[in-house]
Amino acid sequence: MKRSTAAWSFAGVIAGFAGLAVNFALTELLNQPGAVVAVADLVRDSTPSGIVNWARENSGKAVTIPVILLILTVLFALVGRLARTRWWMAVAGYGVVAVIGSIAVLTSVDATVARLVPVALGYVAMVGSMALLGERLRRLQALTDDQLFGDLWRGRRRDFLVIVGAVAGVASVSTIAGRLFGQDVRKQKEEQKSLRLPVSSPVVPAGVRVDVDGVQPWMTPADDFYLIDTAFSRPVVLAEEWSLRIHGMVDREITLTYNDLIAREGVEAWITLNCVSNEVGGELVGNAWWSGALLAPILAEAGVQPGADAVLQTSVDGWNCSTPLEALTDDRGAMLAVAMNGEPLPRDHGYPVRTIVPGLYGYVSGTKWVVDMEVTTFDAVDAYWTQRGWGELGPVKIASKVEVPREGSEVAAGEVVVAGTAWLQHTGISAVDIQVDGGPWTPAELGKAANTDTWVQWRATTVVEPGDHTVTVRATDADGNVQTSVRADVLPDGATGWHSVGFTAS
Ligand SMILES: Nc1nc2c(c(=O)[nH]1)N[C@H]1C(S)=C(S)[C@@H](COP(=O)(O)O)O[C@H]1N2
Ligand SMILES: [Mo]
Repeated sequence: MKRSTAAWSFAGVIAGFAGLAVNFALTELLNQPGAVVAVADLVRDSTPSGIVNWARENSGKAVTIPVILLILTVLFALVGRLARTRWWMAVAGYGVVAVIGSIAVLTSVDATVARLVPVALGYVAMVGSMALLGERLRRLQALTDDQLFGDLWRGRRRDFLVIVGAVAGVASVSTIAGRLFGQDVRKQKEEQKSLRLPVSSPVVPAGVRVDVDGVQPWMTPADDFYLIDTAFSRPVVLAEEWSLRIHGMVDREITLTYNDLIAREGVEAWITLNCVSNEVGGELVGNAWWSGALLAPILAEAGVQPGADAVLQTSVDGWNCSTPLEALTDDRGAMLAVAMNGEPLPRDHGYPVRTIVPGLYGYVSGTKWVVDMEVTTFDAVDAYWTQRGWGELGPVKIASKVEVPREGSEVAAGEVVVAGTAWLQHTGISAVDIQVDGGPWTPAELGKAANTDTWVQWRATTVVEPGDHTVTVRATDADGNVQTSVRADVLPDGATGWHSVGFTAS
């Protein structure tokens, strides 16, 4: 008896996942959000901001879908078990899952009723698979004790397992097919390859590097560039289908296509981008050669009306941020970027077009997959992270980091090289000092600054006795302001405090 309930639960799980696989395959092929991802989006956007901020972007993101799948597994097992005595429980149980999926899909960005079709077919696959499996199980259970040890039992068990295999096989094949052929991914790769963008390859300026092993590369390769966004499944947007609408408090609404954008006069610049969630000494910062079109002349063509002070930028997946209008119209070079390090933007970094604004954290400015800009006022709007307690304006804060020696490393006593990076985009860094074991501050040597919008590398040498040591760094900005030692959390508007590294000399 026990074994048979386990078999029913197992059948319930197999049937449930078959339905999820069918939904996944169809939505990938149609380039729509899948039901599981839609549920994850719904969970993310309806979770209280305290929890979202605690789970901070990526770490919260990493567990959401596994947890949803785990809950579904338990639910499917229960449905299977209940269906043993009451067949309608399969219809009702999977029905509940389908209703939740439908609600999630209908509340996703650009939802249409047609999006219910993959949910409905997934549901049909669940109930249908469960019916098939249930029928076989029922036959197995009808066997008498004698038959249970005979050929009949073996035959029927094999029947059941064949159906399990078939259902699981169909589920796996659809999942793989969805991955391979779906989501316009292939089309996008081909498009990226065939684009001939009027952009130049990056040439790292002379003198910016301090040439110390272990300091991160001055130009961050796109593959190593940190990734932060709220998307559970990053949007796949084709350049040929992309457009950006600029509207709101403007005299003339503008819609730009990709070709319009690259036909404009180009701009290229080294710009360091960082995340407000970057802890002291953290990794959420990178420096790249960005190419695109300046935003200021585009906004001027639209004719910004008096009284506006913000631009609400929205991405294709519905994320948004409000950027101070001034940062987009002054001479700092805010751009709609189409290329990163001389290549079309990678999908994960916002292909085909994203915004890059020197001097502002990414969460208020660097919209990936940007499709809409509404000129407005801060009073009138409340953007995604602002609603969750993060600062409205988001100017970057000065930061510096020891990268050599590494935390906990062992070095030879005597002369030790210390090196790292420091940044305050749009203002620039004028000096970096280090301090060993709480002693006097001594100046580091700076690599050349390419411009005020990029990080600088620095190096210094110090002499240490054998034993444990701590080295601390602090930077001074181009206006002479020294980086504060006061520690602040990343919430609400960026971390402050000095970075220290402990090492042992022997
Ligand atoms: N569409 C979209 N754009 C976004 C975000 C997002 O969640 N969705 N996150 C922002 C944040 S918080 C940062 S720090 C930068 C990171 O850009 P990257 O992933 O290319 O490094 O993107 C910004 N643009
Ligand atoms: Mo960020």
